[in-house]
Amino acid sequence: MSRYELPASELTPEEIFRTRRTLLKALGFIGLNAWPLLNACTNYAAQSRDVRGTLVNLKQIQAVRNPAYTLDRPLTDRLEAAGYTNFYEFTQGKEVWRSVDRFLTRPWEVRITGLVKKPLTLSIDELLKLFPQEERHYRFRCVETWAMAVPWTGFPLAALVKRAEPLSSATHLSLLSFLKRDQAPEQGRGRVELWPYHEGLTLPEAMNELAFLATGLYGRELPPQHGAPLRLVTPWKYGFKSIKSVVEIRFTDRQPPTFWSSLAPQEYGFWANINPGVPHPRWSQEQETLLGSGERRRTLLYNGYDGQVGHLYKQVDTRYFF
Ligand SMILES: Nc1nc2c(c(=O)[nH]1)N[C@H]1C(S)=C(S)[C@@H](COP(=O)(O)O)O[C@H]1N2
Ligand SMILES: [Mo]
Repeated sequence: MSRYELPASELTPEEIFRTRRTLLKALGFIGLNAWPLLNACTNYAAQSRDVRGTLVNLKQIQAVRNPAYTLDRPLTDRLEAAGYTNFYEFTQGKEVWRSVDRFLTRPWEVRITGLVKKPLTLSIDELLKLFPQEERHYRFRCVETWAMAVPWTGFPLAALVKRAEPLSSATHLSLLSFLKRDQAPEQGRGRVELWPYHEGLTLPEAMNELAFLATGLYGRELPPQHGAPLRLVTPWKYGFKSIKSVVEIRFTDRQPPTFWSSLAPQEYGFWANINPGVPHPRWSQEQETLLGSGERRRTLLYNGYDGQVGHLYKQVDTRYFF
């Protein structure tokens, strides 16, 4: 079993260790200067800070609500969503917001590379200017069975694909996240060769109306723990497909490797389509628990987006190609 599968409660709390060390330093056990004391103070501030602290100073994003996407459940409370996230670059626990203080998300550039007529490098501000921002209310379902419903702001991935003009040989997109070991502690530990986090889509999936590049949620730019400044959202697929903090979108002529299928191929595949009829090897996928309210719901095929994406998978037997 890989170390990524351990529940957060069984892990050594690295932060506690670090604080103790700086405290010892501050008390003069290890050398004598002003830095340790300063460190101890900032560590203390970081630990006693509330999740709300990560949501202040986020710029508003002007976006028109797209009424085509309506929900069958209430929106998740903003704080509940921000307080319970997956971002393995920073921690294997859910309180990612405690570990993102050093993560710099501006300036930020996104490269469009590979089999395209127009390779592009765009800053996040250029992306925001180039593509009209809209708001979409989407369901979201993690493979671990928690679920949420949030108002994303951003633009369709298809708009970016069209702008890049893929060559006729392009069949897939490979999406890459950042590599910053100094800012993301987990990138320096364990199977370091797997970083940066990477995901993939077929070209028809990327062109599907649902595939979305989010620059914000709840009307403001993304907080770091949700994948600032730009992340993918594919609401018919398990959450791990929705790669955060994207720096490169590469067009290729083959199915790209993905982070989780490289880490645990018997448990996670390329497709990652939400399907209550296909259990995870270690648990059922029939039900989900909504963040915040704790309400239990039956999980829907393709997370309820069968109408939009079902036609893509008529040829794929997802019992075997999960
Ligand atoms: N770069 C990166 N992207 C990532 C992850 C990650 O660890 N690193 N985790 C994924 C998983 S498992 C899920 S469920 C979603 C969670 O999105 P949220 O935390 O914004 O709700 O992000 C996905 N994108
Ligand atoms: Mo997930």
